[in-house]
Amino acid sequence: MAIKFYFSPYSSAVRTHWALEELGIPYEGVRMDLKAGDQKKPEFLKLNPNGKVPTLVDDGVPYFESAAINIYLGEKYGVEKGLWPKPGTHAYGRAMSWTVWAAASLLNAGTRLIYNVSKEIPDDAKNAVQAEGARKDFEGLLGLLEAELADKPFLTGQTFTLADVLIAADLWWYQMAIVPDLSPWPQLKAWTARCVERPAFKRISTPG
Ligand SMILES: N[C@@H](CCC(=O)N[C@@H](CS)C(=O)NCC(=O)O)C(=O)O
Repeated sequence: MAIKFYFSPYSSAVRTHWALEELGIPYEGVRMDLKAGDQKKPEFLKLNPNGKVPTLVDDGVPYFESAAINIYLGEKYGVEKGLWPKPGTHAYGRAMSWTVWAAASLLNAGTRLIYNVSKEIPDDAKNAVQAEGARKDFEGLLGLLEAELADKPFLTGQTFTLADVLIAADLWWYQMAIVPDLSPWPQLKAWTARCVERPAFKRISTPG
């Protein structure tokens, strides 16, 4: 098998797991026990020195960072299937913009918000002012997505691509963690529902 995929459910690996299922390419999944520290074992650190999932090995070459892995997979396996725009086109540039935006901007605000409001974080480690600022930033970014989706069903146009995967995977998780109600962003709410209804996502998001 050419592709080996190291993952853990309900983690950043969902982004890549979903992409692999959409692409319909064969891969061997290796479920990691993060609590047991599988990701810090020396043999795994040789594949991903960050000691994190997702990690993907294609033809013996290891890759890390979910956005980079998804772009790589999209370019290599997704163009002919209509799941990633052809490199060099404007659609490709737009898909890249949203993919990098998800990894850099949305994730930054979302992470700051989680660390300041999550029940998993001890109260004395949280800061109300930081939480307020992070929520303002995060909701502002959701507003950008809302505007982008006003005139089209998917981020890069009329068809679903891996650009939708990266952000919808995060929105699915954020809904469980910090924004249970997406009603203030009706386009975004409808788009998230459209994306997570896809059979590929259902296959990987069902607990087990
Ligand atoms: N920016 C990275 C984030 C990867 C990441 O933080 N993975 C977490 C799970 S959500 C992990 O493996 N944590 C284990 C650890 O840090 O020990 C990506 O998008 O791939």
